[in-house]
Amino acid sequence: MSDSVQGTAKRIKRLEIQGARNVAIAAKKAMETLASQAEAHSKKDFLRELVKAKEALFASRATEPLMRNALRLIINRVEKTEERNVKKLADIVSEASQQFLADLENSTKKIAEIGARRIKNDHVILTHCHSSTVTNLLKRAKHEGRNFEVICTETRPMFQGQTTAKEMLDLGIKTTFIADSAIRFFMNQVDLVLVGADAITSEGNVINKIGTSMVALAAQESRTPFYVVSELLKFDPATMYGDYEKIEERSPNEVWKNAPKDLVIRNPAFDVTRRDFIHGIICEEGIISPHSITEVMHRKYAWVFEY
Ligand code: RUB
Repeated sequence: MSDSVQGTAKRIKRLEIQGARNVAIAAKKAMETLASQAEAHSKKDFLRELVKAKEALFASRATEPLMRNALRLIINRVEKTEERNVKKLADIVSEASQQFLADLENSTKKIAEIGARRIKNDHVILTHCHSSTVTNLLKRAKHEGRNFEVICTETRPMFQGQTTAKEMLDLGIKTTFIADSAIRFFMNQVDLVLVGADAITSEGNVINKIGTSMVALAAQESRTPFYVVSELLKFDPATMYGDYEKIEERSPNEVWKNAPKDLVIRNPAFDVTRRDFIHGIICEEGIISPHSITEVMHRKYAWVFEY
């Protein structure tokens, strides 16, 4: 398999590339590079190489439907075309990949435009982990002149909250950094919770960084609005047909290096926040109820159901 695919899969697994959006962009780039360097002489062999790469990239992280939707879109294009010439097939991969990126960037921009309107002067926004879609929205609100504060959770065990905190400080936003266990302590001071998503299920439940569902519980208890900020293509069509979204379980070393022998350590990377706790999903179609997710997906991205 190509170095670009193997290298990208490794970097995704090690969290050197982090966040659903960045993961999907890196995976589709690796696929594009593989296609441009393919040594196959027939369409069948070319497709076989793409499918092998897809499987390696899918295996790098279990809970990433945006990546899966991106790679399926690219492979479907190759499968459906009448074209047989391998060089031209590589061009088709490149076009599909570029189009995916342009659409994703457009969605992220629209989400920022829509979501930034919910932020008012003097608001305190709490966020968990590092979501590029959330930070992009906050950046937009700041550039529009809104004056607000951000509280970032540290996000144990891998501390992605540090990335968020640094980005916020670079934007000149007043930022407070707290331990995950301090969430309830601060929740009464929070006007709005904004979190990202790794997966949205057909029932409108959202899977995001471990701890998100506890943030949602605390927000509900203190009547603080809790919004998910997500591109619609994080929807997982497999959940429509009975599958549960798999929750990635990572190495115990991330939780405690050199832990006592025989100690059981569990390290799930994500958890499920039920739709009843979510005020709305801020997406490229507007702020929608999680209940309407399948209807919106059928209208906007019907191709994901062909999977
Ligand atoms: C990151 C995480 C993010 C989502 C959304 O987890 O849970 O909230 O992926 O991010 P990890 P984005 O650090 O384990 O990848 O909005 O950038 O897609």
